[in-house]
Amino acid sequence: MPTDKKGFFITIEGIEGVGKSTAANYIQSLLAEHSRPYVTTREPGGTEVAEAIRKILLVKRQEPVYPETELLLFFAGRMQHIQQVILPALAKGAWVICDRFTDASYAYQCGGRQMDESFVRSLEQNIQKELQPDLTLLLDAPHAVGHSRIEKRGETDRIEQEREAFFRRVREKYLQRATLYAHRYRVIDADKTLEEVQQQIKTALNEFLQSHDMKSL
Ligand code: T5A
Repeated sequence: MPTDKKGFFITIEGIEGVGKSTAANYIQSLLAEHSRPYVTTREPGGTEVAEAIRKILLVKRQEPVYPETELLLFFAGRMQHIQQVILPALAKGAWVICDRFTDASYAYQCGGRQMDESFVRSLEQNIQKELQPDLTLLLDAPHAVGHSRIEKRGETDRIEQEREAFFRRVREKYLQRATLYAHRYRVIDADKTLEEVQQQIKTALNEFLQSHDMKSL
């Protein structure tokens, strides 16, 4: 971890529509209730430049977008986001609640698009240096669950229009990473009522705080 880091870096991951933004709002309300300083943010996005890159990434186009182009754009936005938002907030002692981070690049670009992990790893090392999430909440549910929750919105973005097999590979990659990095991952069963999901999140956060000798939320 960077030496001037004082806050906690919490990331929320999972496939489309499993409830990541809803979870981020819930964590934000818990932190506010307990007067803990926090910043909520998201990827792709989080700064003016990174939000512009988000638009490039998610708009549907005629021209094919190569996996390498996609990956480089995610990391270009991530560089801006880390320098402009994440590191300054952590240095001030705030919690950073981030809706998706680099685990999404492994899950979508390596799992979904079947790219070689070494490409992602080299970008991760060069862009993030020693920055890693302290806690990653993986909201896990079958594709059909998230899909049914978001289909009411109507419009899909460039990545959401991928087929079910793509999201099956993304989910598998997330679950593999949850096993590989068990020290920072907590898997939340997202195929439950909102209240049950929130209870699991609260338990995971309190276990994390306990392991750091801090008061519960
Ligand atoms: N991507 C991203 C990459 O490929 N590589 C990368 O490195 C990164 C960072 C980003 C896209 O970019 C890709 C992944 C994505 O394809 P996005 O819009 O940020 O796109 O991500 P999405 O997953 O598409 O976000 P969504 O808003 O669609 O899904 P959420 O945030 O998981 O779901 P949320 O919270 O908005 O909830 C969806 C609906 O379900 C309800 C909510 O009220 C809402 O209506 N809901 C529940 N309903 C019943 N029971 C529950 N437990 C519920 N929880 C929420």
